[in-house]
Amino acid sequence: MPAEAKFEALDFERLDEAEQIRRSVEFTRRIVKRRSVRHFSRRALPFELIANAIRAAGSAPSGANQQPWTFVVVSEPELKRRMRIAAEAEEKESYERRMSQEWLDALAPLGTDWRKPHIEEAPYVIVVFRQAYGLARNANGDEVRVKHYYSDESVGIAVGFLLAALHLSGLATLTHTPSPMKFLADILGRPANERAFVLIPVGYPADTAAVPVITKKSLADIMVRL
Ligand code: IYR
Repeated sequence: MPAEAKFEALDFERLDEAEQIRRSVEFTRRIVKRRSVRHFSRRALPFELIANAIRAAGSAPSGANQQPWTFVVVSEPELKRRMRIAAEAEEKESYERRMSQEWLDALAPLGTDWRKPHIEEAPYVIVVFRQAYGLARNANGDEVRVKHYYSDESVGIAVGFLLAALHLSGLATLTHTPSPMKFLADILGRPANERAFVLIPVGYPADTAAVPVITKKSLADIMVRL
């Protein structure tokens, strides 16, 4: 028998318009400064910053509120070393053989290559896993699969929350998607229902960190008002 929906009063902070605009401007001013960083300092940071950002990510909306995500936080040097070696092996193959010229041309302005030192240098690497399906026990105690809805969209939204939270906490991040990513589940010992979604080195930028000169589309280019 399906569970009944239960409701409670919405906890919603009503703001006056001036305050809304102040917060809107302030958030936008800060978030547009986020950049993908590829050169990290090894300087330590409080784990609490990571935990709080994952709390924020875990509050994201998800299909049927199934919260189909697992955030694996890796600081152990040997695990980071193994992830770097495996990522670089895949990426070398990709850059030298698998990626099309069109793809390589599209990436050229970012100056990326197969080398991924940031996986070892950043003090924390968060590997986000998408749960393709859930695992539960039925009445007989057997393990059964629970269908997950919109897990890609859900995890994408949660990662957006995570990146915003880390940035607003004064940390640098990179969204790295070595391809294929199956080695991450193997190295990190994840269950069969979890698929690596993105690998996020987190830390302070190296003193010498530089970022490619890029532009973002203007509001007029991305917004259609009808
Ligand atoms: N996964 C590779 C290639 C790469 C692909 C895209 I699309 C990017 O925006 C950046 C990199 C890498 O991480 O180098």
